[in-house]
Amino acid sequence: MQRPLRAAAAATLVGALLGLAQVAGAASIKDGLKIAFVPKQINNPYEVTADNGGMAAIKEFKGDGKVVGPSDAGASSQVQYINTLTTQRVNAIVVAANDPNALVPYLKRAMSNGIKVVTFDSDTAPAGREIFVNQANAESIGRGQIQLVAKLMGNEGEFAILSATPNATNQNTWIKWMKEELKKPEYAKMKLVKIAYGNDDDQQSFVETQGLLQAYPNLKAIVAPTSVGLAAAARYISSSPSKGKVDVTGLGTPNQMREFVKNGTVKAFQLWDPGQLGYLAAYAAANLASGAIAGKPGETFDAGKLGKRTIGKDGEVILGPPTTFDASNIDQFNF
Ligand code: RAM
Repeated sequence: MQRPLRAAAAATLVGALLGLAQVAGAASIKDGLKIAFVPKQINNPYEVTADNGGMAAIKEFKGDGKVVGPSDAGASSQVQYINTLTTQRVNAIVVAANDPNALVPYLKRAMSNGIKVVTFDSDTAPAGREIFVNQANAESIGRGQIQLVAKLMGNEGEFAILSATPNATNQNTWIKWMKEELKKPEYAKMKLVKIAYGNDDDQQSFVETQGLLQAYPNLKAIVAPTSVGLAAAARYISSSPSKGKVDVTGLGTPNQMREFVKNGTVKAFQLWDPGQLGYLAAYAAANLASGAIAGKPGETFDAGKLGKRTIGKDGEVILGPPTTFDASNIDQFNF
């Protein structure tokens, strides 16, 4: 009589422990974490989608999320938000940095106050954060942009880059890889004539596009590795005599680019899902703030519907490869 009872009790205990283990696994994230997103700028549709993805994740793990940030993509404009969040003692700051170095002292101060810092979209120097959630491998984004524009130009002719701000860590890293890819012999007849900066401002990017077309009458293509720049360049070209003569490509959101793909101004462009980027960044921040990870390479963490993710070299976590959008697939995407 005693034996079966003991066995039953043991089974119950094992079951309970297993149950606990399961709960503990799912609940590696503490309830009620205060997580603040600081995008490059608040009124950029790309950043809005990314922040919304972050807020959706925070809701899933019962945290307390908010988005604060400047309306211009300047690093000094981000500092005051970081300082306020430090005073408020949030649990984590998730920031898309407008400069690799300018924010570092302020983010370091946040970290020394126990706040976890994750960069996403655009990194700081590694000293400024614990984890960088990168949309895709920077080298493959940069090389991919040249491969795409080369295809559009038939590997021949003059082209220009229309970038975001001159200090943007992400665009500058991609441009470095674009230049590296350009060294290959198959691109010998392609010439990068200018890198212009529209500062992720729609009007400024529009005017810069006009300037490029005037300054370089033989221009065959513009590559804008910024969603703001790409939409502005496409809008300018779509109603100018350059339509059909100058190709426009780069990185942009399907919703902003749809009309220009449909009207033939843009044949193809690339991006990842910014919503998933924000979602992944929120999970990384929450796991850090819960003590489940320390941000060391090789550690893995639970990223909700994105599954388990591993921290790579220099604390980098990669979302996944970019997608190329064109007339054949653009209607399958809504962001
Ligand atoms: C703009 C921003 C952002 C970049 C995208 C592609 O929205 O510069 O940082 O990742 O473009």
